[in-house]
Amino acid sequence: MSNPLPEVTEALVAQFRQTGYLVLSGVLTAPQCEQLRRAISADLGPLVGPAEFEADVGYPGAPFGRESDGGNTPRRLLHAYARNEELKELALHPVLGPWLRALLNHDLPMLSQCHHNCVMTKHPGYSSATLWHQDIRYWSFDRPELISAWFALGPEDGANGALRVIPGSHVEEIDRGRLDGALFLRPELEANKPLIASAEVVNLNPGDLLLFHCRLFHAAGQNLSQAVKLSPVFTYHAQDNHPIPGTRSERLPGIPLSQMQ
Ligand SMILES: O=C(O)CCC(=O)C(=O)O
Repeated sequence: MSNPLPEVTEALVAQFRQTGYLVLSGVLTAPQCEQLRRAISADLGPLVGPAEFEADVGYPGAPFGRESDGGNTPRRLLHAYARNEELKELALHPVLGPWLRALLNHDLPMLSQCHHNCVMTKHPGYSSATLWHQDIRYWSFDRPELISAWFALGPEDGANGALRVIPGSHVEEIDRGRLDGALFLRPELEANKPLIASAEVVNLNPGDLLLFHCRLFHAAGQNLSQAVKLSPVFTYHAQDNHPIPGTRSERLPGIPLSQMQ
């Protein structure tokens, strides 16, 4: 049994346009969350690659190297769409078509297999914090108009490293000088302080779906709880918003969400 799908309304579309994100509650049932957790856990022990490791990114709190304590902690299971049927179905979940068509203002949304397309696996003990950034910073498309879908399979809150967002930051023009060498917001700058002070934690319940714009500044803390946090994340764009030839964004073909989805 699935839950009734949250209906697209003008008010919620307007809210997304203003804030850059939206939470749709109870998209997945408890048994669906459990089935996904089981399928994902099977790829965690023993680890089925490809995976990104905490030690690889070197973010605050990450283990120093693959050889150090916690060095083999995965940060993301990559290529989620092609991993198993459960994740493939999730990437094409029927809630996504109507919402993405409305938010992208286009009849044919496409799943990008090149960006996110992963399960975030935030482990207690060895997870890192992610600083303030816009996902579009390393992506290359005709237009900076992509939307990511972040599914919560368990509770997500400040204690286990839930996402924090800066509402409305997807429409802010940020001078290059306000970002560091890796394009994270520089928190020490006076110009950035009000923006960061306006951040909100996106608390999610199991089965909730967070949709967020690729220009929305977001960050996340470490997982200070006792349980691993598993969050499948997929990214979509309109079919006429093409990846730039020769870039990482066009390495794998997009998957259309047909009218049936
Ligand atoms: O869960 C986190 O640490 C944040 C992940 C994130 O912001 C990203 O992958 O873009």
